[in-house]
Amino acid sequence: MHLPHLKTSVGLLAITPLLSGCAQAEISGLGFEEGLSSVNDHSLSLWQGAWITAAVVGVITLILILWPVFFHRKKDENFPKQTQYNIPVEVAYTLIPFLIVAVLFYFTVQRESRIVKISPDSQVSHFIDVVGFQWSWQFKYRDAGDFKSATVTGTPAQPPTLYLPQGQKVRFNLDANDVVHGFWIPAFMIQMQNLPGVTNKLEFTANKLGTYPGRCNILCGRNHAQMLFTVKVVTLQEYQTYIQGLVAEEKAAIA
Ligand SMILES: [Cu+2]
Repeated sequence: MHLPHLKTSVGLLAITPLLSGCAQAEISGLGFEEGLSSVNDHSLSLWQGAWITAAVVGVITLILILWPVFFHRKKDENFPKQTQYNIPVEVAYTLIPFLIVAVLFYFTVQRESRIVKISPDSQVSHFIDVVGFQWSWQFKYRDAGDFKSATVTGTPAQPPTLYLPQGQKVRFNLDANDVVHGFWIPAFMIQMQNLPGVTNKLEFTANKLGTYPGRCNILCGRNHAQMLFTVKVVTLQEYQTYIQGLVAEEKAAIA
């Protein structure tokens, strides 16, 4: 049997076009856009790499299945020779999956530790509290100057909008009022849980102007599907104008 040789050559064959794609930096985002947020910068290549790995493993597996189907068909009525205990093959099919998992694990841990990194307060431009509750979101902007915060509270009927200043690092403090929720902005490749009694911290920069859908991605009760919000990335000036508007509204409500 020349299986190991077959594996190597087929593996190289399958990966070659993908690798050349990587070199040109034109490989498809496979559903995600590059450069939308500082998280995409870390996650996108992990996402692509996982798909390439899956494609290579899938092609090799398919060939290993089809090989006996085509080349080892029943030839006559004699019972085929029975073999057992092929140590090299058994070691190989234990070691290879282990290596695949170890490599994926390494890159996942590496990227995750970059994504969840929290910088000192002095390096953060804006602070926003995100509170999940059954069944909507509350955003508290801590940029409201002498006013402690400007607050926006959504309802299932009127989902709130989260304003983010383009190119500015924002620290999010994630909390929940009742049960566990999940703060998820799919296009930004970001999700982190809102836990009652625990404050999760997340930091990222939104880099491209636009409007993006946000959702709760932890099943949190009857109206979970209505826990929607919109992310609006605007210029710093528009962001500041928006916050001032919120502060003015709150001051008017108190007076
Ligand atoms: Cu929820």
